[in-house]
Amino acid sequence: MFNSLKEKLAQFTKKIAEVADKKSEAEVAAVKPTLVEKTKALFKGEIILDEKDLTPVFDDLETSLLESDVALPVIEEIVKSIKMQLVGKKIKRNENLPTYVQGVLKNAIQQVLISAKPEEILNRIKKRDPARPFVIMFVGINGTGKTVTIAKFAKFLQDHGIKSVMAASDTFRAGAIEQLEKHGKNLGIRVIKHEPGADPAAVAFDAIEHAKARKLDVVLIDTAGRMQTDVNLMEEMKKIHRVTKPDLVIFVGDSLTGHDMIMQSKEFNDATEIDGVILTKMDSDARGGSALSISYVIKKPILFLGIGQKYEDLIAFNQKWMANRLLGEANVAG
Ligand SMILES: Nc1nc2c(ncn2[C@@H]2O[C@H](COP(=O)(O)OP(=O)(O)OP(=O)(O)O)[C@@H](O)[C@H]2O)c(=O)[nH]1
Ligand SMILES: [Mg+2]
Repeated sequence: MFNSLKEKLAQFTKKIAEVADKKSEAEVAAVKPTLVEKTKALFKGEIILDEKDLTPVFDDLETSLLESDVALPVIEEIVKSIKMQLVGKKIKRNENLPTYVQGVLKNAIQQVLISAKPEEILNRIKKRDPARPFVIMFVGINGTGKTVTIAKFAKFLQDHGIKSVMAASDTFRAGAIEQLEKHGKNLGIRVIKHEPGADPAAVAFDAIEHAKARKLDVVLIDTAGRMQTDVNLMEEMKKIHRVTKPDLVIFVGDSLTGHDMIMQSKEFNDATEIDGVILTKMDSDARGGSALSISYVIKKPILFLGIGQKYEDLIAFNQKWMANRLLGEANVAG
């Protein structure tokens, strides 16, 4: 996972260490032999890296992040944060510099990420008005993994003793209703459906009524994949939102799509405000940039990650996990 970005961050750490080494050698060489005290201080003391020393390394880092699909404002924020932690700071010469730089990078990465604990969602479901089910609407462009993610989410709720019903509100794509029904059957969860081509908002409305009648906790609304540029389908999505007044709108994004996904999430967020994000296909060779960028750009948390096609392949997201993935296993010593 994130191999190229991981490699680039490791390079950054290595380059900083090289700059520091060169600088301290140069400073030692510049000290006049008569100034014994000064030489001593330099050896046991600190090194200060200034902006001039680091500019080429930061330039390389910016290019690397851009190549890994990290969005520009996120790159700026990361670099700003690293500069604040590195430039002009006294670093002890006997300190392990790569470890120090790793820590700086870790902070910078964690700062641009927003997460929300699954327990927060479970608590909101438990504390809702009992007269109404908790309604969750899943949106996103075509093929990102919405339907499979809904099934995984239903399983996650089931594992926590929460009963749900699924609304087959993708009445647009051929085979979409059957696909959701298959998941429903596998999981023992009811799917509310109408005919293909029916009004998706009406399907979702019926699912809410069904949940009320059966005292089910949650309604999970599957919606058709749509490009953010498709005006009619975007209007249809807004209608589902108006009719169902969801407690949570989850944007399902394909982590392999990079910059495009960030742009799409912004457009979806403008159309029906997104409350959180699930990124799918993290088990494939995701470059990591979109995961690093999305929560900063739309100011909404990443809730879960899809890491495979099985129902249990849904894991909670948190900043530490991501930073460790990007840095923890990276070989920085070399
Ligand atoms: N490897 C992997 N595949 C995934 C993951 N999530 C979804 N998929 C696969 O992605 C493909 C599309 O998934 P769907 O759930 O049908 O996607 P969708 O967004 O509902 O698609 P539309 O309804 O056509 O817009 C399927 O083959 C899924 O099995 C994941 O986390 N990892
Ligand atoms: Mg689908």
